[in-house]
Amino acid sequence: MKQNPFLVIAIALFTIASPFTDLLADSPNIIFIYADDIGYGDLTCYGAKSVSTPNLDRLAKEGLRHTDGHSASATCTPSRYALLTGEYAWRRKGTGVATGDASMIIEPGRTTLASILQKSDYRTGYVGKWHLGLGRPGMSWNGPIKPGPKDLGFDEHFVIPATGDRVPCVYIENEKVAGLDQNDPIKVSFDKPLDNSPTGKSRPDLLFRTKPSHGHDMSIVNGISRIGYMSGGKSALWDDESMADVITAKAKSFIEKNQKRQFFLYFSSHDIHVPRVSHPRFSGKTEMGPRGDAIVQLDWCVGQILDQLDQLNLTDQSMVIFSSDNGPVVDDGYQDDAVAKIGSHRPAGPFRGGKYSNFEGGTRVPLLVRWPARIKPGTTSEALICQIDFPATFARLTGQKLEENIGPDSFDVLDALLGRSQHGRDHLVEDASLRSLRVGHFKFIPASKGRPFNPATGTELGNSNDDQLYDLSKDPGETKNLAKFYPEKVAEMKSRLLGIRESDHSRPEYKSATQK
Ligand code: NG6
Ligand code: CA
Repeated sequence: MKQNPFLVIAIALFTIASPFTDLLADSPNIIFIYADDIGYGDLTCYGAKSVSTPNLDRLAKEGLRHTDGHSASATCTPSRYALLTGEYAWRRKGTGVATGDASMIIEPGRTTLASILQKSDYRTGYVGKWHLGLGRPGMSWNGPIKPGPKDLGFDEHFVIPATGDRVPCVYIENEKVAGLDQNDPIKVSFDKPLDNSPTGKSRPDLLFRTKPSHGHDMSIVNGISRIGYMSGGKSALWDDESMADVITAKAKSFIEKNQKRQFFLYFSSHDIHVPRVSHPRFSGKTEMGPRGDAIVQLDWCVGQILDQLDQLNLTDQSMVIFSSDNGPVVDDGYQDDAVAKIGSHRPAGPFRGGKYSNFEGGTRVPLLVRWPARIKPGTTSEALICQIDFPATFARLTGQKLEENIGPDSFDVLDALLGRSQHGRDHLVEDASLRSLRVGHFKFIPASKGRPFNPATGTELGNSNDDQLYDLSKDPGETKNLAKFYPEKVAEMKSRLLGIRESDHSRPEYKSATQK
């Protein structure tokens, strides 16, 4: 039988292109909701019983719940650095938890997740906690605040510069302090007091909202003492209780404005980071005190976004991703009853450790993905995925090839992210005080001299004088060290980890600029 050559070519082209075309036909809006310090076990859909998170549970019910999703680090700044650049933060100096007056830690103009999406004509917006530094050394907070998110691919921004517990306590909107009175200039210092104003240390009696348990005893803003000193800027100071409302309204207005075109919204909540001072309408919603209230507040914010997508008829064509920047911590420096009221709640779920820890609880976080047009509702996946994979993954989603000198540690895990494959990465360097290695369900933590436990935060840090090897498929809680029984496995993982650390990349196709 003679075949029609046009038909053969058409079928061949379709077959070659099909893994992309079905996605490319309608690249979705992308709404990434990034929680702060939320643990694997903090949501009802991941097993929490002492708090109810109906809106996050809705994401799980209508989408895919990942059980091996990771932040790139066990603290905020390095996780966020890696998520935007696709490079492990430990490869670069100056990527640890940033002070409130840090200069921007990513070089302006560098290709990021956001600039990749901009290239595909997405309108990109950043709302909420930034914590990657702003400006250059010596920058004044009273003039233009740049470089900043605009120089990293975000068309617009409204940000909390660092954290709620660090000064300056003001929002930055498109390179300016929002609501600043130029006659009351802002000064910020992380070395020494700027004047004789009372501090948390000198006048604890002035702390009417929450008191520190450790650290956090410098400038007092809104009855809360913080890390660092600031003066001036009275008209621009944020109000902690309405922070979630303010940033949620900004996120919604970004969606509303861009409803007729493709957009990427990076909505970075401050919940449930300290100080946990939620709006009073959430107080007492759980038995767990302010930490529980903050989880309920976070869930409310998520609900606001989901409702708006429904109202604007955007639900089907939007991908909503929810995750956290590191694992959970109970006492992170304020006396907010979190320890006393934790009860039977296990913030890290079945995992050991939490924020700051080398154990799994440091980086294993909730990862929910909903995209009704493409993802089967109510599904789960055990694929190993890290937020560092977002640049390569979203490049692929938008039909782009990640350039060879971009994203040295970013893997395309699109099929796993959407539940089309159960295979994500084959390995991951987990980053806390040490670098540990996951290969499949094995986890290797190298021997160290670090202390095993931090009594201030109550965190098991996962340090030991001995090498540690765990089989997470049988022992997710990392209780049985198998290192002695499998010396070859330990040697193999140690040498693989060393190889990744000594190289400047782990993505095989990557070539650094100098290699080209
Ligand atoms: C720590 C702070 C902690 C928190 C953390 C950063 C003290 C004693 N502890 O240094 O409260 O701010 O830094 O958290 O100051 S993160 O989620 O932004 O990484
Ligand atoms: Ca955090």
